[in-house]
Amino acid sequence: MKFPTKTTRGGVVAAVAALALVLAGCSSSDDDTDAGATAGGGDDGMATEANLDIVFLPKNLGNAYFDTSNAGGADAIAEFGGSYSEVGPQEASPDAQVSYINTATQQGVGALVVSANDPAAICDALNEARDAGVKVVTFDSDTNPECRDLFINQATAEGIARIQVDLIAEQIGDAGQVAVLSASANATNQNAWIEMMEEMLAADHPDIELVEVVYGDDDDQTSFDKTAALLQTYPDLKGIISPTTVGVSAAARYLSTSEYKGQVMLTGLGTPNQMRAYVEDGTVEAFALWNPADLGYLAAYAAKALIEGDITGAEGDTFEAGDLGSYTVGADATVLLGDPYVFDADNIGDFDF
Ligand code: RAM
Repeated sequence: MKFPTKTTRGGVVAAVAALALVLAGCSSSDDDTDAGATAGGGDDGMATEANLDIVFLPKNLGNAYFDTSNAGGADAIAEFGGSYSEVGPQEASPDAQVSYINTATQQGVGALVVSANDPAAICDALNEARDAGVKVVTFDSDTNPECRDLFINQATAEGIARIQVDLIAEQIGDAGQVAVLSASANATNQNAWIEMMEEMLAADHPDIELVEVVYGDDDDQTSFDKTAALLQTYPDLKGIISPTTVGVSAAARYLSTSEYKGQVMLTGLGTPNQMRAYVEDGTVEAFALWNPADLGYLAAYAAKALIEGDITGAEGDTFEAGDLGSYTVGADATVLLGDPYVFDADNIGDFDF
């Protein structure tokens, strides 16, 4: 029950996200950015000395998950009087983020907050940014640890894998063929979760057969088409796990008007707003996620703490993250947000993001 009660933020996600979106919109205006910096300057002039110019770089633009996480980041940055901006590619391909990293380096921003499409492809660009004095925080999907200062992890890979395995096993009666519809083939986060799900299925669910992992590239149409192809290829398919908000909502849309609705079970990681209709019409029983707004909010405060020299990313470093309270850096310069949370017909009405 940590998700809705960890902070008041979980209960007022709609209001916070809406506010953050407004603030994000405002941050493109110099006047408003200056006003924010002046207000933040009440903190002993810190905002004028430290470079709190923080750039969020999602896997791709147009993904509702990142709209929410980055709105959380904008919310935090407005609170501490920094300047928020977001840049990113249209497609979640391995090196599509490199040019945005290089531009941020040239602009001399204070920090980059990045969800990586590939563990290695952006490493050199990130290290050039760090050499130039930019703090690099990954969130959601990590690069290799030597290419960033800190990784803000939404939940442990074990926890994220376990919840999806438990959900699909329960929904298909612990037996039969399942497939995975993932994001892009190189995504660090999805690949870590899938590897763990494979191990858990093999160890604990001998009657479930994982027949294939396919990739929808975090693109709605590709994910929709890959769902159709899976159902054609595997007529006995009992379930689909889609550990991506883009994939699971596209798969739900396909299933909802197909003959497979209610026959082939679907779970994974989704946003309540994208999945609500499919829970209500019986296509989907339950799925999981964390609070993306809190993730972006925490990443922004971590970037601030790095910029201001409060932390270096060493294990045991602690920092304050506004409404979320105090966090401690763990092994491998990783900070953990919390636990994943399950959404179903009973609770989905409580969430708006
Ligand atoms: C998609 C992205 C993101 C992932 C979520 C669950 O939005 O792939 O990286 O964390 O799904």
